[in-house]
Amino acid sequence: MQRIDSHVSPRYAQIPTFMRLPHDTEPSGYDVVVIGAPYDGGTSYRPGARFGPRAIRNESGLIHGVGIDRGPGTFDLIRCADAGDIDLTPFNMHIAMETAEQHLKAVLADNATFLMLGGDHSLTLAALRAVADQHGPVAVVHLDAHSDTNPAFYGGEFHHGTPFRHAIDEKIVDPSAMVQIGIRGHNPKPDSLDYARGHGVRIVTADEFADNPVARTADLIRERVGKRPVYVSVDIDVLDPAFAPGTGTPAPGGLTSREVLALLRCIGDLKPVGFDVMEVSPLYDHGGITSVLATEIGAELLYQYARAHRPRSEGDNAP
Ligand SMILES: [Mn+2]
Repeated sequence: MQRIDSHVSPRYAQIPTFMRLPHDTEPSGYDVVVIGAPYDGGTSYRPGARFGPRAIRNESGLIHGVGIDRGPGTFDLIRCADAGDIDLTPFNMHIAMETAEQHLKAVLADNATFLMLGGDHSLTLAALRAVADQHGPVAVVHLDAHSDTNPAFYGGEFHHGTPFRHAIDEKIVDPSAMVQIGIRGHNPKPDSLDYARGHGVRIVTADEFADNPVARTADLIRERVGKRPVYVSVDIDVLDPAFAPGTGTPAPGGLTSREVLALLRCIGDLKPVGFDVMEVSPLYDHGGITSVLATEIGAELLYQYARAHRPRSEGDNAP
């Protein structure tokens, strides 16, 4: 199966898959399987992330050819497919979590890794369980306005503000090799970051990031993660709402598009084993700018996976 050729079919034509990848509902032998997770049963404020995967796919037709600063074309280096969506119940977070975990484990049984398009952030726990089942406890690069290490709220065990707390408790991540970047805004309590910090997670707040160039934060990530298998989770609300208004819990004072895209270029120096881009809520978007950005982040992650798994060469663009 081939990508749709944009020289033959205009980018706004045909049924949209992510970046016009082939649609393969039984993927096998791919480097990265793109998979949608339309679900927002864990959201605490604005709903709508269940519509994220469709919106991202729709806008992703925009991207074609080769990134100007990326050197070779991603899909000349690695094999990718769009496997469609995980069918997740909107009615029960326990069932949804189990469904996502089993589905992602099945993907990893036959393919090297996945890029999950959310969906709310609760599902990152399912992804980490699946990845850790293959690799053991993983390092984590987590871009977000929120640490997502809160306890249960309103009796909901798997809401979107808690996946990394579960992951630390379940020992499926290595907190000493975990970096959270862009944390800011308002938290339920003054000690809301104590849980993460108390377990050795390195938190780079948005204020600290503003004082450090991208390159220094990239160095910090490389130092912390090293060559451990690493999961990369991007909550779109790491970006300032000026760049990404279409999300459930926006937080002013965030990173710019350029900063996030530039920072992600260090991922190719690591050993990435899984990716997600979460929390796009198209209902609150304007002109598709959040979905376009989510697409660009996804494209960058795919390219970085290709960089990580081929010999270094001229033209690599890590910060
Ligand atoms: Mn968040």
